[in-house]
Amino acid sequence: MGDYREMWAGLGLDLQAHDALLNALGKGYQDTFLSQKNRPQAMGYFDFVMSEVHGLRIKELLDARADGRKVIGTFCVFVPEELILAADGVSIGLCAGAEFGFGEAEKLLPRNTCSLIKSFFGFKMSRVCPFLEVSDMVVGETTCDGKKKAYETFAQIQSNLYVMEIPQMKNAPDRELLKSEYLRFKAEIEKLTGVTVDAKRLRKGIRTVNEKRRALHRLAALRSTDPAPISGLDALLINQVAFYDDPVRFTASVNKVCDELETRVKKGEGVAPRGTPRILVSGCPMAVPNWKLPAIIESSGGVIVGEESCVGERGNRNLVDESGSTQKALMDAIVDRYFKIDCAIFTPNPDRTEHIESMAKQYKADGVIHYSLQFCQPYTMESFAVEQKLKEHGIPCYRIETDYSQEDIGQIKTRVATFLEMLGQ
Ligand code: BJ8
Repeated sequence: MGDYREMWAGLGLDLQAHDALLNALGKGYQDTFLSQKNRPQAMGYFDFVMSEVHGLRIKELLDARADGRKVIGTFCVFVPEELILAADGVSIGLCAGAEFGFGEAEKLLPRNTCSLIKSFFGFKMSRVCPFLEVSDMVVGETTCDGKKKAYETFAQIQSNLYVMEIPQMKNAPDRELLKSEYLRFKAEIEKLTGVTVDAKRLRKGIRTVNEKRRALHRLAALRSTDPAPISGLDALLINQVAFYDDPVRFTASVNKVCDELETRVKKGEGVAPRGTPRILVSGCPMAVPNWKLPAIIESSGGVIVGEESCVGERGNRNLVDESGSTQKALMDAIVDRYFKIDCAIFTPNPDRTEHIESMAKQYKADGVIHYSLQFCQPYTMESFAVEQKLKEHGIPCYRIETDYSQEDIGQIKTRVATFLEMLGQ
């Protein structure tokens, strides 16, 4: 990585704390990813992106700003990237996956808050997140109670925070609410960027994001073969990078990985021998560098074949219909696509349990590991319904609740090993 200290200082980062974060991130990446065997060569691009995630990518964002574009940071897959691109903005994911600055975060948040929320507070308060500092607008949303209330406090330390309301049910008035919120967001983005989002711009934004999702669908489909042609860790990494990278460049890079995987599939090659227990991971999103559970599963003799997660198939499934000829029709198509997201904040939420069951079958999973973050009410509560549904279909399910700390690694390893052993019998 080049020397970006001046750039980071200019963004107001605490250079010492930031060095500590990057060192930990670099070591974690080395141990988790670079130690894997038989990785697709095209993963080299993603290794490069990760090595430059706080360097070159931030420079690109600053250059985009210098060219008059606006950077919009988001915390949830309900924020439509299509609208941001249509207004010539750049969309960046802000969720953080490291236990960093939790002591600071707990000055403003109750201790029993999920790690995902504590992490973005910790990053902000420790001044280690260049993405937050480079954002012209940060979008929060009323999803779970934790996030919803945390944003009230976050607004005091992040002055450009905008909060989008998200419905909690799936009835006709809820769709209307989502539509009105997307229209309000569009108006806000237009004001920020000075760009009017017409049908032509909207269609272009939709096509770009659809292409990105098509590439991710292609990757997902390749993982249904046995032996699995790519590790779950590498597939997760690709899904994580989807939130940071330029979408067109990202799409081309995912397709390159897929080309290589297709050759592997034709030759019957994989990252683990046939008969390796195939696991579907379902639950809370895993943001960079939250690789704890997948690393444990794959170093314990399992292979992950799918992620039912917002950093995975829940976040990228379904395309937006591109055929509408008016701005209104295209906006409706966006609403239709996003309204199908089956986040656990919805009640009732039968779509999610059905989707998990169908994913388990599609990817030929031997079992499902349901992952919830400690203190996450929506996913922890719903894990019981998931387990019940899978039981009805004879699919083994194991529930794991954890946080971002490393202290329970030994305990989780033992539990995962027991589950994998049971699947192998
Ligand atoms: S659409 S999953 S990205 S809200 S882990 S903060 S739910 S207490 S992240 Fe999410 Fe949007 Fe839903 Fe997806 Fe709350 Fe749970 Fe914490 Fe969570």
